[in-house]
Amino acid sequence: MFQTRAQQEGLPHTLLVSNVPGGVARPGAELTRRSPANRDDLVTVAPQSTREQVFEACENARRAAAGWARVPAPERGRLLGRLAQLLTAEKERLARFVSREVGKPLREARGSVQEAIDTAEFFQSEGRRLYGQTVPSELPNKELYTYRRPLGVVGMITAGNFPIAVPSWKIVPALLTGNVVVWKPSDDAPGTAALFFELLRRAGLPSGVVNVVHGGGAGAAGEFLIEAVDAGLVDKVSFTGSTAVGRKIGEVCGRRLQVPSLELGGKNPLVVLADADLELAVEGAVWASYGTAGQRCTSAGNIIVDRRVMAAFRERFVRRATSLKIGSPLDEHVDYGPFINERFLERWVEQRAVGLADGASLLLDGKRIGTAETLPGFSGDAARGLYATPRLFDDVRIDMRIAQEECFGPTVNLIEVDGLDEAIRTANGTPYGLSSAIYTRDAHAMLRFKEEIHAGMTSINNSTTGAEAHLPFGGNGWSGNGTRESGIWVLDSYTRWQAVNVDLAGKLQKAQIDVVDGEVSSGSALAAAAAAIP
Ligand code: UN1
Repeated sequence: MFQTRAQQEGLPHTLLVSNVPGGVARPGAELTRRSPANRDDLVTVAPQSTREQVFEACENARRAAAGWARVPAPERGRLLGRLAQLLTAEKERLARFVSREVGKPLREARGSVQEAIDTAEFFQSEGRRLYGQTVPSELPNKELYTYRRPLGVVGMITAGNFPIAVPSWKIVPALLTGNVVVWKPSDDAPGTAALFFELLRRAGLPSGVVNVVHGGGAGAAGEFLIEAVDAGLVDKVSFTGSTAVGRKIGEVCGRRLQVPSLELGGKNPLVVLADADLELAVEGAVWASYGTAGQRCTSAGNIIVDRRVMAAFRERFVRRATSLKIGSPLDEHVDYGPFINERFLERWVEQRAVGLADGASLLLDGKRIGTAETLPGFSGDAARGLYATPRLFDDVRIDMRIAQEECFGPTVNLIEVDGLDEAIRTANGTPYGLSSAIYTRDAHAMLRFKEEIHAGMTSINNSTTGAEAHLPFGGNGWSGNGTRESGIWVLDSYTRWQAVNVDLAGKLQKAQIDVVDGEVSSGSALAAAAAAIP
């Protein structure tokens, strides 16, 4: 039940996914996914899961929960090791599929599959740690221990821009710590999710431990999964997506006294000080802004440059940005590929007018690549793909809408400042706090930036993007609720501490209470020990 079948049936090259008991999606309730590099290329057909099916998936998970939690952690880890091996064996096939389904350039797609491999390998060995503590007791003949306990059914909702890496950040540690999962992948990547699920199954995952449901937007599977929180069917939610949706999820979970993991938007600042290595700063800023066509939550939103080097930086940045190679994600040499979906493209198109109305000027007038113009080096299908050239706003102030609002797409703002104080103030001038970067050679400036920036992640002389798989990932303010993914830190998101005391005294020992004659309690043990000394 709720297993995913990948088939090559009828529609050539189209992955048919099923998560419906009995195996067939109801007619008319299908989710189709076309490649953003070629809208004629039907990549995946998946079922739109109904409310009943989502609830059934939660109940299915619940039935598997006790059995999975009893599997020893090193065994759960071993399964993740097998997952890492399968991902490694299938890396190229998966990367090509990711490229086709969400338009990620092949090199990046390979890197993001590698991130899932790294995550699975990390947590394989965590299965042999998953440490609790022994804690000294205040009382004699008494032992104290702590254990990490699983939460139960974890509902996961993930985005389409990292369709394997980010789900693995959630699924892998949740499984290692003994939880069961209902996963609603992005409707931009239902096929990638199906392939990933298939590998989990091949790694030996028992039936019901991970359940995949599909759907997109309002009135669909993601909403039903949040309704399942209210219905008492889900114990924890882990979400990567927009701040607006994250807020709603947080409200629902709060009503149930649950702490969701929320990885939300960003408007990430990248600061360039007057003493920076400009060549390095330009390279990092261009990659942070336009890599993945700007569709990372960690993409740079505001480039904050000291006025002393603004002219030189601007000139080099424009030169570098105009030489970027745009095109087919399957082309090994492209710097970036298409938008992931029409919705992102439309918002990015609208952002142009917003910026101009704010009073910003356009240094690079990013436009959708149509069929009419020919762009040097462009290797995509302009008529069928969602491609655009880079946009660069100049004369931006931090209080402008374009400097405050996240926009997924190849667009970035130049903001001029005078010195470190104003740079830090400006970098902290949005409600977000995900990633941040500073380019400088001055150790004191590095130190101040690290200490004063309101961001969960900070790069010194590196891009805002490119988190490593074993460092805590997450943001502050509108970028999240303080939970972190990856590394050992994510364990706190999927476990709860249990404190256990074992009393071997054979009589009631009272902690935290004043001593009455003859009674043993905390504090009296020292007196007893002293009395025993001859
Ligand atoms: C995201 O965009 O949701 O640090 C995650 C990075 C990536 C993760 C981004 N590894 O850019």
